Amino acid sequence: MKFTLPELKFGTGALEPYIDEQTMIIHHQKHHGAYVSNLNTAVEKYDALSEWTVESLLKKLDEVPEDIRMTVRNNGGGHYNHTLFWESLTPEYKAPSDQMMKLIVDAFGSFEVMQAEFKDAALKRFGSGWAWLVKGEGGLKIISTPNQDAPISEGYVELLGIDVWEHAYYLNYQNKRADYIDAFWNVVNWAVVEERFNKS
Ligand code: MN3
Repeated sequence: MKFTLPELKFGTGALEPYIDEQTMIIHHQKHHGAYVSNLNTAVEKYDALSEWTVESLLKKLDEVPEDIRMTVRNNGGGHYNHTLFWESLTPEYKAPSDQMMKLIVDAFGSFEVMQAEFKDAALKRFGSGWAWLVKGEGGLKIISTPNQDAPISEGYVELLGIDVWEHAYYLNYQNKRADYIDAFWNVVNWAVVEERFNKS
C-alpha cells in the first residue's frame, strides 16, 4: 500500500484565530508529508507488507521487520495520528450531541472534568507527544502518548487527540501550551468524535 497525504477538508486559514494558517501549512505539508514519505520508503523494502494498512502496521508492530520497526512506529504513527487529528478539527464548531455528552458525563462526571483531565494529560506530556480521549475496555478515558506512539498500538480506539509537539503551536503560542489547549476546544469536530465511538 502506498500511503498518501490526505487533503484537509477546510482551508489552511479556516481555523484562525485558534490555529494559525502558517502552522497549518507547515504542519500538514511538511511534518505530516514527511511521515508519509518516510513510511513509504520503509515499507517498500518488504513486499510482504505491501497490502498492510497503517492500522495493521501499528496494531502488529511486533510483526514488522525489526530493521524498519522503529521507523514504522514513528512515521506510521505520525501518519495515523495526524490523519485523525485533521479529521477531528472543524472551523464550524458545534457542541457535542446529547448522546455524546451523556457518554462523557457518564465517564467523567461532567464535560468540564473531562476537559480538565485532557488538559492535564496534554500539559504533563514532557517533550513531544499527544493527549487523547480514547475508548478502552473500561469505557472512555484520557491517556497520553510520547512521540508519535498511537493508542491503537495499545488496543485503544482513538476518539479525539491533541498534538502537543511544539510544531503544532509554537509559531502562534510560543511556550504557552496551555493557551493552545484551551483554544483547541473551539475547533473540535464532535460529530467525528461521536462517529468514531459509534463505529467502535
Ligand atoms: Mn504534529
